[in-house]
Amino acid sequence: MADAIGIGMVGYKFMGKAHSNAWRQVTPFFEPALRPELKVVCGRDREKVEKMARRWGWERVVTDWRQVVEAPDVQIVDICSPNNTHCEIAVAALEAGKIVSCEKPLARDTAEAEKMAEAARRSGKINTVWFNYRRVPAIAFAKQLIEEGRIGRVFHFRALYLQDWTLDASVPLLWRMDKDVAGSGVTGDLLAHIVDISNFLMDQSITSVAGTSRVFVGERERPEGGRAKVEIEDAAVFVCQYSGGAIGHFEATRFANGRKNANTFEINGEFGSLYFNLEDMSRLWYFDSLEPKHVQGWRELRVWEECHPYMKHWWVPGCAIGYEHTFTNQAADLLEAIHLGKPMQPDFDDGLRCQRVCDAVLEACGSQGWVNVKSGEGAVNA
Ligand code: SOE
Repeated sequence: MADAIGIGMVGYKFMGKAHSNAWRQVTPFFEPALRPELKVVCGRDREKVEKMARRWGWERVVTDWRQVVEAPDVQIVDICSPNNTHCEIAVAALEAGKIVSCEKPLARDTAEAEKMAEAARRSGKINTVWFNYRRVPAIAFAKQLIEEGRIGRVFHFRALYLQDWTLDASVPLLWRMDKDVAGSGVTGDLLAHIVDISNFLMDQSITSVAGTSRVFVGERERPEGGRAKVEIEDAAVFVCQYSGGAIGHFEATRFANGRKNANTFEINGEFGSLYFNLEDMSRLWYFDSLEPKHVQGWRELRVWEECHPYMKHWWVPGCAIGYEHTFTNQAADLLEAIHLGKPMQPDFDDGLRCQRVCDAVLEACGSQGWVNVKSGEGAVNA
């Protein structure tokens, strides 16, 4: 029988659901050496958290996150509350000797991310950021193909993250649009994901950026009533230079009418290219220019065989997996890292590295010029 490990979760809405599901599914599907127990969930509205706890099987409910951090039966503090809470909770949890898993983006800005990464290094505790798309089997498989040298030297990384849910001006100013709470708009929410994918796949770092952003709806209703100015960006695009000579371009928007969660990238290298779209996540497109010319073409790889990353834990080929499985895959990797005492990626240093790019993008969008990405401790500038 696997040893138990207690989970305490702060936050209980969209991401709370995604994480709860992962903690519940990971044991039957992965049979990890450590068995997560859903000890305590925290939220400010007791009635709502109690309802959530009953639904997802949490043992008890608290309304102050400090009770999670201090709980003796909690070994992993899992943060899925809004961005403005990440820094304080994560630092306190690390100081209390807990393992910390934090939703993305790691923080609202680089200053907070630096504090968190430093606290993580000081604590020596395993820590991770839920950049869950690294655990999409097709994306993990893309990394494998790149590491096998199949596309060779990379010239271009091109990524889009397109949604359309704020296009309607009557959508209220929810926390993801509130600068004080979120820190930024699509930059922290969506660009952060594709920047992290670049950090994961590319053996080169983003060193400088230039970009532009827009607010398309300047004022919205606050959920609690009253109109407020929108201070975050609805859309942002940037171009960048990489440490190894590649160039990239990135776009994120919540105004791409018809696009719901179109998180795509294309990488072009000297021997071939790769293309991926999250809305069709079992497929990875591969162009191999080393094949004889007369049979060259974009090949559609169905990433659902046992030999593909994570897939031996799920269904037989053809029974595809979805969004929620990426969280379960990450939970499995985290439990394995804890069991083996090995570092887990992405960790807070990876979160910081991503945050530095995001902050450079925001600065570049404001200045209309090129901005260098800050380097420093935690930065991996290949
Ligand atoms: C935004 O709409 C959002 O919910 C992000 O916050 C998540 O990180 C992303 O995975 C799905 O879209």
